[in-house]
Amino acid sequence: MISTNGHPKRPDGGSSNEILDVLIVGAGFSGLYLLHELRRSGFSVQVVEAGSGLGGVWHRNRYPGVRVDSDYPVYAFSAPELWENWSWTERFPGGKELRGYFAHLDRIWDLARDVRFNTRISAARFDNASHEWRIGTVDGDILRARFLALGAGFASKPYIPRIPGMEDFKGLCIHSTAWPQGGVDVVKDKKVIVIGTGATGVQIVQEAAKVATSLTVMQRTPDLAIPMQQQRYTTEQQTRDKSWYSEYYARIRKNSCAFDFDFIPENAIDVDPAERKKTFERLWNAGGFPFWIGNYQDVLKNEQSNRMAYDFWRERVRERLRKPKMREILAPTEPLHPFGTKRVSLEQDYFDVFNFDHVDVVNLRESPITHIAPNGVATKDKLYAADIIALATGFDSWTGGLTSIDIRGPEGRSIGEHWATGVQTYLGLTSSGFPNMFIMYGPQTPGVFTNGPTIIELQGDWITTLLKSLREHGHTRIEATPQAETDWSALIESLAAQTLLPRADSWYIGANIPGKPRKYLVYPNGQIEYMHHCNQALDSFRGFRVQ
Ligand code: NA7
Repeated sequence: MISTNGHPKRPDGGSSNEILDVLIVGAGFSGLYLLHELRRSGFSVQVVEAGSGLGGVWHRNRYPGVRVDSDYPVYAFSAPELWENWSWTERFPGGKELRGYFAHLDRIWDLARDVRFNTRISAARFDNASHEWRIGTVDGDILRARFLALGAGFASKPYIPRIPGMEDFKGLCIHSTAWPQGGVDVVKDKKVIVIGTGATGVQIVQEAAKVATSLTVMQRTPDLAIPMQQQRYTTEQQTRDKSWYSEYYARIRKNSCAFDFDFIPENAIDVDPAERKKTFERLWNAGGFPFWIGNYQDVLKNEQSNRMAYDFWRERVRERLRKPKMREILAPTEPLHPFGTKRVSLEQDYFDVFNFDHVDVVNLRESPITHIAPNGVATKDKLYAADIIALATGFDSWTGGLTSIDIRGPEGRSIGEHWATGVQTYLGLTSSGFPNMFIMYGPQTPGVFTNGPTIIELQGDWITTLLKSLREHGHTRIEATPQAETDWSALIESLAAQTLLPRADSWYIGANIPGKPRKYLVYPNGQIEYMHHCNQALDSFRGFRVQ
């Protein structure tokens, strides 16, 4: 049970005995969209946010180079009142500009008045008699709500590997999410080591290389990063472009990844080599994700086609690397995993910085880290000196953020126990044994293969429609059936098995966290098919038990 130190205290904006219709955890894109939609539909809602501002990961992440890998204007909500008076300065906006966007959202939608900041939820328990959630904060407050919506994001629990000697390091050893004030100046004129080469590592490396005395990149797996093709934009240009925004936002909802491109409905293996090369060139030069999720439809399914994309990638990257040693480490002859089966990052000059004399890369597969010494990182072969160690080592994706809250259903079983052998959800939005609870942008959805704000709008609309329907029918309790949940997992497993996706040790499969059950965590067939399943479930509450 949630421990209480007295009567429920008054949450900001509510009375002590108030039972909210919905309590939302997290003030990122998911939580804020749902707040806005539910309020418009007459529900009483409050958001609880552990941080001090709006934006979720965009509020938290302050590391140098932090930037979104989705381009303007796709990475934004589609409501005209939001885009009419907003302009971006870059095709792929940086963290500061994204924080500005959240301040804009707040100005237009008046969100912060219903957000309780600096409040971390520690526990939640569903009461079967009253059909309500009792939600405890770390400060000992108890909040009450009929429905609980978890918008904690997939990257809310940092993964910090246990490396012997870490506590003895005399300099600064920080995870990317805990970057101190000062941004890139923190690494200026310093000896820097970056551990990890995912999207975050790539972004830190690009910036640190320009100001650090030395930079050593410790790579376990090469990032098959593709060009961002960043551009600056003017307000005038965007003002002109706004004539097509409405149509644009409607159109992206018709594409499987909710971007303004889709997979090419042809197989790479079937087309003439010259034509294939031309297509690869075109996608490469366009920049952004098209070379990954707008490529030939068989690239993520057929080994030979995938290898063609990899070989193209490898040659283009090697052209930029002057040192042969770097070529084989960063763009190996043989891929370690099929192209695109791990998150593909976008880079601006990531590969070029390895031509600087003060930038080095260590292949951890050949020379693993043994320990952290007071003055640097030791591998099997050498001690690398450092003033700063940046851990770009990722997250216990999805489940970490959720299981760190002690969420318990009516039988007292926790979500961590329910998922002990692997995530189980129905539609990625609900979980059997946890009535009146929704997960946004969660596991077993196409979330991370799609444009975030769009899938968040679709899920937020779905939850709102479902809650309105329950209200109309006089129902106070809804819960996914165990069978619906089992079927959903089986469907994802079978769809993923038709692709190359499970072949990489990625966070898509939980492989980045020691001991985490391996289970493919992304619905792989895109948002159109996914939303079709969700909308079918709205019909007569298919897959749910309602009371
Ligand atoms: P990622 O994509 O999980 O990348 C983490 C990186 O850290 C990756 O290169 C890992 O290597 C590496 N790693 C993890 N543990 C270790 C240890 N113990 N030793 C050495 N290297 C390690 O996290 P990001 O923060 O970059 O990106 C997360 C998402 O946030 C991103 O995809 C965007 O959607 C936003 P590995 O590949 O596992 O061999």
